[in-house]
Amino acid sequence: MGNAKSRELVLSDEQMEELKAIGNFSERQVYYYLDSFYDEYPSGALDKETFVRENSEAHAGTRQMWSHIFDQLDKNGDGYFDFKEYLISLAVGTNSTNEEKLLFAFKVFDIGSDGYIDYYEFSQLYHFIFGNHKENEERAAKNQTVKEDKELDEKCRRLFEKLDANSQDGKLSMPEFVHGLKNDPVIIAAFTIF
Ligand SMILES: [Ca+2]
Ligand SMILES: [Ca+2]
Repeated sequence: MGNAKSRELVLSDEQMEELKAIGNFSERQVYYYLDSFYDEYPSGALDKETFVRENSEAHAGTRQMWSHIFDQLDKNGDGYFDFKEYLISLAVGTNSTNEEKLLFAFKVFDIGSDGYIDYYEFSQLYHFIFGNHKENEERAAKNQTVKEDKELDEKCRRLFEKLDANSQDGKLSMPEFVHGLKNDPVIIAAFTIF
């Protein structure tokens, strides 16, 4: 039945085998993801500037954070997020254990790449997951105080202190982060998007 678009997106056997192997995907899954990727990015790739701009406008988190997330997704470092890299990110999201998801999240949010997540970085992560950005924007537009933020900051601070309880050095090592969060269903679910 294929229309012009799906004919363009036929893969060679070799390409298909390579893509399937990324995450134990079936051929059907690869084509399904291929279609949805090209629906969203008809040029076949997303450039860094667009990714950073769109995400920092639509979600919480600074441009620096989104730039860092992009660098984690752009495995070959060419400045574009392409279909193969998209499949890799899906494989992390769908086929990996909670520990693997958290390891990925740790790398993403270790914005300074020093092997630790400090409070500033953790706070970006926490607000990224739990912040109600839309509601806050609406409240700000009506000049209402953003009461949620204080509660969120408080919860964020408490969780950070709990995770850092053993060393109390004000930063989270990879084991502190992974072991402390691996049974937290909300945080795990949040990283299924990557
Ligand atoms: Ca790339
Ligand atoms: Ca620590």
